[in-house]
Amino acid sequence: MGKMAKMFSFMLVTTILVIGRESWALENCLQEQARLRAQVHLLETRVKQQQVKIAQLLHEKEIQFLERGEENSVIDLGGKRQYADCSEIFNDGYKRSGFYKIKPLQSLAEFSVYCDMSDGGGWTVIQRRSDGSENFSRGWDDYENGFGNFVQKNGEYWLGNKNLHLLTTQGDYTLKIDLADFEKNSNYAQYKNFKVGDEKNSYELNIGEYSGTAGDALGVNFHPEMQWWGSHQNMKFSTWDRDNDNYEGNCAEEDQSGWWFNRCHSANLNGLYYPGSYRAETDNGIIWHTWHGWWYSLKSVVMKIRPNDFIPNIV
Ligand SMILES: *[C@@H]1O[C@H](CO)[C@@H](O)[C@H](O)[C@H]1NC(C)=O
Ligand SMILES: [Ca+2]
Repeated sequence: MGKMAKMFSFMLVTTILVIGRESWALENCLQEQARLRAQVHLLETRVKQQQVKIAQLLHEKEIQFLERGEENSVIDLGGKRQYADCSEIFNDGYKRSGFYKIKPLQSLAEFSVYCDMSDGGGWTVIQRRSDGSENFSRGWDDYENGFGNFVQKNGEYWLGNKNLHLLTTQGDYTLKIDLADFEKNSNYAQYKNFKVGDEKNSYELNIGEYSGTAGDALGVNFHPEMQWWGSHQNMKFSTWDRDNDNYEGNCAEEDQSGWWFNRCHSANLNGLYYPGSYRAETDNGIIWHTWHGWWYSLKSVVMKIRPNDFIPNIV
């Protein structure tokens, strides 16, 4: 081999080596870049996961804090979110029964209501009788706006026809009525699609299918004759000063109550509080006729509502 040839082959080998090393370096560089990108992505994902976890922990801590609160005070959720009813509060993780603020979709203002988070949870209590401490012999305005004790756990109240209308027009609600007598027995009646009309319709009552153990005293669908005078289906609301009943007299005045009277009633849950069996000129006690007849006034009543499609929490 000549000198030139030797020189040439040396240069060739060197060139190949250099190019080879450069392409190897380039390859390495690209790999490194991909590796770093993957790492950045992983770290970003971790940061996001941590942020979600922190938010969850804060929420849980808030719930724990609220669960240690006083039994009789209104539970203040700080107004970060508005809730249209108690089922939304329940679904947001607040599982403690008590008074909360809610604001139905078309309501101009929020108001306090007792949320029953037992019995599957998410119940908005619209009426309670427990000890006769509130006067339910009231006129139209009081029944329209609501009255009673919105502070104590067993406080008696009527949430107000206006609020009942606002609540029940924002969706399909189930009404459950829990009843108890003075002999420690309890029964319930439940109605699908409970709706209360607006002011123009005098807060007319609308109820769907009945189920339960106390009997269908609101709909009286089991007895056509009794239905004619005793059913509360499609009845307007009446008070002593606003007679919308089907009776020639004034049911609300005779029975000292406000209710969806017909001619007059087979259920009167806003009646006078008596300790069980009673005698009076009219059947003006707290009546659920299909369970205890007209001459027995019940010990306690809770009327509560929840969306039909709510998925109960089974404990
Ligand atoms: C309940 O309130 C009505 C109307 O304000 C009143 O006439 C009646 O006397 C009250 N009843 C009782 C037991 O206080
Ligand atoms: Ca009348």
